[in-house]
Amino acid sequence: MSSSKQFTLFTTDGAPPNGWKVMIVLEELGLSYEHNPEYTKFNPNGRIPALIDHHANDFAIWESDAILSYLVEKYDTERKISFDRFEVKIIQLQWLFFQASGQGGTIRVFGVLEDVLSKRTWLVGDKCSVADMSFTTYGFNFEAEFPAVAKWHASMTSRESVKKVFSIRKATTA
Ligand SMILES: N[C@@H](CCC(=O)N[C@@H](CS)C(=O)NCC(=O)O)C(=O)O
Repeated sequence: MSSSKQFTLFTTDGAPPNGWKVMIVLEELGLSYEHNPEYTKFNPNGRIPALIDHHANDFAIWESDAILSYLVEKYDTERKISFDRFEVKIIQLQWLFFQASGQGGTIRVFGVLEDVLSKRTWLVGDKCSVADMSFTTYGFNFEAEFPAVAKWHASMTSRESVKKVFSIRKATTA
């Protein structure tokens, strides 16, 4: 497979959330990618997203939070949005699992996040990490019930990476 960009991100245009959060992390890390809509051949589960790394023998990875883990483990060498210490990495993974497994029960997830974020600014450590970013693409309109989540979500959606990807998402959501 040839491409001038390092990555091909297979994802769908429009509303579904899982591909966009991968694009946000690619933007955060300044990695080059092309976006190929609605192509599921690389995922035996027949879903998006899937990511191909052309600088690693076309390594193919699917499941959005596994993709996020791959990107930060391999390419976030400055630990801009991830962590070095083993135990902290596992806590980061804990939140990624929680995000992936909780998608069907948004109100319950918001309740857990509200409790945690009323006591701290970010889910892990003292910076916005990939664990926080995995939640960026949740639709959020429950400010009154979940004020700490609303503040946290707003501070993530004001990041340049998120603004850029959301504008692409909006343009492709007819
Ligand atoms: N747990 C998977 C979920 C993947 C998933 O459900 N993708 C949806 C879009 S967000 C999809 O491909 N839907 C089309 C289909 O099921 O055919 C992940 O996080 O990557």
